[in-house]
Formats: sequence, structure tokens, C-alpha cells
Amino acid sequence: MSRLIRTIASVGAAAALGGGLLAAQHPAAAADTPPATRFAARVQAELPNAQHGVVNEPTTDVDGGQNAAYIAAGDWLRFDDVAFPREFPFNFFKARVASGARPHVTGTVQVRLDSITGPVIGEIAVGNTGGWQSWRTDTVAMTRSVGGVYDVYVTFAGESRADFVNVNWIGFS
Ligand SMILES: [Ca+2]
Ligand SMILES: [Ca+2]
Repeated sequence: MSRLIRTIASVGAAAALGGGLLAAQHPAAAADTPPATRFAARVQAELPNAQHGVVNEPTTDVDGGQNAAYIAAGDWLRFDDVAFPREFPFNFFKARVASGARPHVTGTVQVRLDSITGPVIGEIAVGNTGGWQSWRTDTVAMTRSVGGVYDVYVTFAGESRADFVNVNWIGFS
């Protein structure tokens, strides 16, 4: 199932970038390949090492590129080998989110380390932000400080099965 969805995401990315102009402006997005290492301060949501139920699309957010979309409860993203500073561990989880969810449709963006069933160490509640490209950055304190290298899981939860959020990037501080 996830393989099929990745294929769809790749086709969508290729189609979106086929015009050339966007590809020229954002060559990194065209590769559709997660970086080997990345710093926790900002992790692009559209470049996971694995995911379920998520499709990438071009974003009109300030830095351009792509965002992860069509996200409902039960969907997830995995980012391998994310580096947090060891000497000054990070305490906050942030997510760049937008939502055109219907009234009363809300959900949460959760972060876990090294296991998709591990404890949620940070959780951001999202409802309609004014549209699927109306972006805001939400920040929450985590339940623990994080230093070192981890596989970061972003899981999505909620009562509704409807899509409730787009994510451009996540980050820590
Ligand atoms: Ca989905
Ligand atoms: Ca992005």
C-alpha cells in the first residue's frame, strides 16, 4: 500500500515539476530523495524515508518547494537519522502547517523517536487555518529534551477520517 502511494507521490512530483520553471527554482525538490543526514532545526515534510497515506504537492509558502498533503488520522512520516545537538538538547517541537479542514474537523501532529509506537513527546493540535495553503508555525514544549541522532516519526491522530492538515516542514529548537 505504501509502495503504491509512494509511486503516486513520485508521479505527482514529476508532473508538478514537469513545467521546468518550478524545477529550476527548486532543484532539491525535483530529486525527491531524502538527504543522508539532516539537522533537526528544519526537516522538509515532503522528503521522508518512509510514509503512509501522504502525497506531496507544490506549496505557495514563503520558501516554496513542496508540502506533504492529503493527511488524515492514521497517516505518518518517518525521517531517518535526524541530528539533534548533544550539548544543547532541543526542547521544542514545531510544525509549519496549513488546513482547509471542514468545520469541527481537527487533529493532532505528533512526534515520536525511534518507534512509531513510542511515546508522543510533542503534539500540536490543528484545525482550519483559513485554507490548505494558509500557513502558520506552531510550537509546543516537548515532554523531554532531545540530543543525539534519532529516527523521527511524525504521526497524525484525530477523531475524523477526513484530511485535516498539510505540513511544509517540521523542526525543533
Ligand atoms: Ca492520506
Ligand atoms: Ca517543504
